[in-house]
Amino acid sequence: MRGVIICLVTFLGSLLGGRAEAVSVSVPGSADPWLAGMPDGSTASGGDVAPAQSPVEVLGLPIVPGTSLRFFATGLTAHGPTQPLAGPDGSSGFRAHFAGAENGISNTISPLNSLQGVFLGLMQPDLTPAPAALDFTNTGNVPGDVNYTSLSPLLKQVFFIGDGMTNGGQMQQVVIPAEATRLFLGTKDGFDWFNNIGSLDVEVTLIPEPTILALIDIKPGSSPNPVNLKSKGVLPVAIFGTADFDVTEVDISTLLFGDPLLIDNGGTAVSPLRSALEDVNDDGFLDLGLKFSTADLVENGALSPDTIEGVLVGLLVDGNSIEGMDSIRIVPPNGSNANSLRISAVPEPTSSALALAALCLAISRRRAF
Ligand SMILES: [Ca+2]
Ligand SMILES: [Ca+2]
Ligand SMILES: [Ca+2]
Repeated sequence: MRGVIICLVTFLGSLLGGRAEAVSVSVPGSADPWLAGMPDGSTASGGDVAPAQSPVEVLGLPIVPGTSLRFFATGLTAHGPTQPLAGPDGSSGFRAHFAGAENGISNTISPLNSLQGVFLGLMQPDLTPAPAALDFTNTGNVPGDVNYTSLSPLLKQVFFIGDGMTNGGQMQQVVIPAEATRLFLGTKDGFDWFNNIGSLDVEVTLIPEPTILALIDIKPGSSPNPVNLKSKGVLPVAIFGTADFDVTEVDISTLLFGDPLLIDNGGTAVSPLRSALEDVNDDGFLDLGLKFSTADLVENGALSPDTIEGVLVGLLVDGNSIEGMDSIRIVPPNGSNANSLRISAVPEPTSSALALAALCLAISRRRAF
């Protein structure tokens, strides 16, 4: 069972990995967060002027409030031409912005030279008051300080990013605040970014929406889902609609089915031959009935005599991913007689499969962060 869990996680990871959106941004040491969103000629932090010392806007990634980003930064900067270079986590000294809040953008206390971010909405930031400062010292107001696992900064509130990982190597995540439409990246200094040197390379990745668990039933109406690999026919699989899940939102062209263990070891998941909207289980909610070619599944290595479970994955038309699992019993059994098969315990198809899938998701999410 352990092997199945691990492989399913990898399988899901590869499916979701194809959807992960990421962009790379180069951030010069001279990028001053307190010029974010300010028009050319604006000033900040002593001698800094837009656009020469403006921070870098992250373009090409949807900035959607409530979704999360993670960062991976490398490179070296220094807060003056003769100062020692430091990586994206900065040097040991913490520093405030000497001018405090400026241009409607909050102060912050964070390591000198470290990578910083600030979210803005559509409006120029100096038209509304600045929010409170985040203090990333270990006696400050950020749980976990520079080693936070998840941070929810406010609009116009400058926040520490660093290299994007905790000191223990865990990926950190930042939740995009309400009303945010833009993200700017800069470095940390007290004043005068104009004489800073070096640059940071930053990869910004959108964390995919969690997968929606779908209730599926392999061979609806029969349990525990016997499958004869020599069958020349079809394997029916139903996705059940519920009050919370409308099967008409499934993008049928993205659906793939197979044994997660085999798929992870070189097998190829298979698309359905055909589909039909029907109420398979007579509960009043429309279901999606799918038919897979058993021969296709065997030829593609998506089912084998050792298969005990099948997973169905795919996307909704809105881009969210769905996943459902159910048990499979291969008949005739592989190397055992019919009698021993009849008395062997077979897991409850739906509840145990869902529990397993939930566990897999928990693991994959932890890995993703
Ligand atoms: Ca770090
Ligand atoms: Ca400087
Ligand atoms: Ca139904």
